[in-house]
Amino acid sequence: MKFSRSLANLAASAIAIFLAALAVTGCARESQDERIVLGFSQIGAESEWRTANTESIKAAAITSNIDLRFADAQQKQENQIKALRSFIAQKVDVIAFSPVVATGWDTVLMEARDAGIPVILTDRAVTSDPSLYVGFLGSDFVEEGRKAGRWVSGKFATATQDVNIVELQGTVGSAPASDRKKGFEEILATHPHLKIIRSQTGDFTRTKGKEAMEAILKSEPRKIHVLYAHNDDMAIGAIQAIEEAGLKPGTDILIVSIDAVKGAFEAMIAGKLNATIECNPLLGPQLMTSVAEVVAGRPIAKRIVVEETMFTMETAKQYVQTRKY
Ligand code: GYE
Repeated sequence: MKFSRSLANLAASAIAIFLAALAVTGCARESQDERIVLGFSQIGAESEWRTANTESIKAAAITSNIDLRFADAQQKQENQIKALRSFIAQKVDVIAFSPVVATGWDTVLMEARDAGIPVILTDRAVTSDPSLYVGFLGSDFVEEGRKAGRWVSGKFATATQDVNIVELQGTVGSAPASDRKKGFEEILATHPHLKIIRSQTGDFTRTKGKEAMEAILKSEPRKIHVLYAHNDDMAIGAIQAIEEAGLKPGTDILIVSIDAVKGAFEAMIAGKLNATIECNPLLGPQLMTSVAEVVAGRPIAKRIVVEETMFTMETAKQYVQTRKY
């Protein structure tokens, strides 16, 4: 009698602990065999980089047997917030997203926390308190900006006159736009003859990159020596604008951009783009590993930085065959 009562107590406390654990994790995973459900909010399809990133995430989810709920926000923060709220309502196991801009996430991240759903950031950072997400997997954009700056300073190391630089910035308020500007300017600060004479956003797209460059070429009386574009797509759009203005991209105006996507290799081989700094979009496998770790209750690194290099038109041919995006 005594024995069975204590057994019953034990069972009751086990159930209580289990329910408490459920409340904390917020998800009703019935068994370890059940597939993990991941809600992923993607920014959009603004660039070749983004397309490669989406493909990598979708493919890795299949390989890892993770049930991926994927939402495309068409470059709008409000759509991302809606998607995150819908993932919370669906009680997914983990939420991951690539935030279009850095600010304005606190409320929805707190909602995820209150629902007990862990959040992993991929690609871009936010300004929210780090306690509101479990980890951030992405590139070091400041370092990418520095690499572009070092390439320009190397090209004009012996210049005796001012070097006029046009900058095409990414999406206003996004982490890569502010960090790539910051890293580039950091290098320029030690080379006073390198000057940014115009800086405009092209929202990371070819169309807007072309439009911005057209407007600059029309209104800028000074000679432009260098174009620094925060991504390859804007550089490719700007190349068209430069050609339409009767100038030779890669020769009359030296061009450096960031991402190292296929289109950039083609432009380098054609002699129209001088260099591109690598930004690796193939985050899918690492993301799925992190998701599985988090669901298993194991901690993941708060910051996982992707390793990257750079490529120039001199070496483009040698690498183009091995590129995966
Ligand atoms: O460089 C750009 C894309 O956040 C790193 O977003 C990403 C950037 C990438 O649209 O092409």
